[in-house]
Amino acid sequence: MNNKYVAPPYRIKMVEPIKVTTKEERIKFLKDAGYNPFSLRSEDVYIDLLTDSGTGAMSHFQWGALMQGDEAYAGSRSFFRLEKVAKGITGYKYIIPAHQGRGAEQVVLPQLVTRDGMFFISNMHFDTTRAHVELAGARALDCTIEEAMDTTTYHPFKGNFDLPRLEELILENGKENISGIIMTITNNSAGGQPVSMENMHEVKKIANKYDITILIDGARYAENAYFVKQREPGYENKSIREIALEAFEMADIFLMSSKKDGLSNIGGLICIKEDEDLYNQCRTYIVPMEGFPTYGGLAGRDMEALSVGLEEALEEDYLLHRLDQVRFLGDKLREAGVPIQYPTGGHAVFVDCKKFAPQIPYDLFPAQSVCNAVYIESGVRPVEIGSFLLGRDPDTGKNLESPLELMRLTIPRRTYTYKHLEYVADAVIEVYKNREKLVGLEFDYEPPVLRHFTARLKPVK
Ligand code: PM9
Repeated sequence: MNNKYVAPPYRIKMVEPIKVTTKEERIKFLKDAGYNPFSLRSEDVYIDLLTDSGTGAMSHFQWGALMQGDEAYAGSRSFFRLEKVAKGITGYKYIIPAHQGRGAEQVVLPQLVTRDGMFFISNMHFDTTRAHVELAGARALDCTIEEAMDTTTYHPFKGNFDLPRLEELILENGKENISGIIMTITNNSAGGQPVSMENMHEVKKIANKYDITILIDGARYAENAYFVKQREPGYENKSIREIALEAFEMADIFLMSSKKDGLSNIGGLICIKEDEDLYNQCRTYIVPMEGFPTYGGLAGRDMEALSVGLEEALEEDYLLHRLDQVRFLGDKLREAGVPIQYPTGGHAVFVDCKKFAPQIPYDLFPAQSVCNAVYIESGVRPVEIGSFLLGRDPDTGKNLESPLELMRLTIPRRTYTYKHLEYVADAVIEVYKNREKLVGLEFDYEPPVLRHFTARLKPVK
């Protein structure tokens, strides 16, 4: 059969009812939430596209594994199972669990910031990564290729590093001041866009030239590997596992929010290739931060579910359907003329709100305004990835202007059907038809760190 979008490689065994609300109710819910969808109650949301992080459905193998959790404080059998799986996938020597991605970041990043005035350079730092870089006293520099900023034109690897810019940033700031180069795969904030293997090899050459540590922020490394297989010549006959392993060979450290391509509801990983001193530092530091190094903030049962999920996320039929769901929603929107980051990435459709609501300036958060309108229209909860999320310059306190103002429609794994996604598309298209009515938002309350999670806003009169 030659279907344009593949059918799911699973069937549904358990359902969770979701509530349909009225538009009048949603207007009130959003006002009570300070015009910030993060503050909505999830039961007031019909289709939740806030994040793909920990929100997917586990398989019956994972639910079965949960029952085998060894809850010992130290030396848990479940840890050794997880360690074996993670070593097998990465080829790295040292594995420490963390409660989630930012748990891994808070343990590892400060170890690499050895004095004042240091920098991390990334294709694009995710918000929590940026926050942990700054909390560790360093600064975060981004250098994604220019093509990513033009949402309309096709490029197979819009997540790539701008290699000349990377080298420039190293020279401008001094190689001795670079704490590390962070390869974010896929590149979440640029649209879940993949990074090519060729680009990673070039980054590795530059890092070697200047003797700089490479970290992979690989929350969605399996999705990245599938894009490499689909789009990069020479990789079509390699397995996802082989492609992932080649990527891991390039780095020294792998940090993972396992709530994404670990297919579990909670979990993170710190994987260190061979640096025993760094491993010992992290083992020591994790105890007060996350917990003893054989559980790192996770229950034994979580480590069991994660061990199974890490393997399932590498299955090709799963990945094909996963990326097809995203492509399906992207195609529906594009066909209706809604501007999106094209091609679609791995975990979400990103709507270009600079084009959607050009009447709203960056510091009145156009993408947040579109997210709110979509919620009111339909009960679908998207999330803003733009200037609201980016925050302020830590040195000057000025609002930073994001190169992209995006509304992310993030698709949880194995959770929604194509019909749900059709409903989402209809809602966004309806808001698009009335886009000239959208207005910006200003702060009622602005928290000092990661403001987008807990801020309160109000529409500009
Ligand atoms: N990403 C996301 O929705 C969850 C938090 S915001 C609702 O995209 C990368 C590339 C991520 C990421 C989280 C983290 C942090 C690190 N790197 O959320 O702490 O996309 O597990 O991971 C979210 P944790």
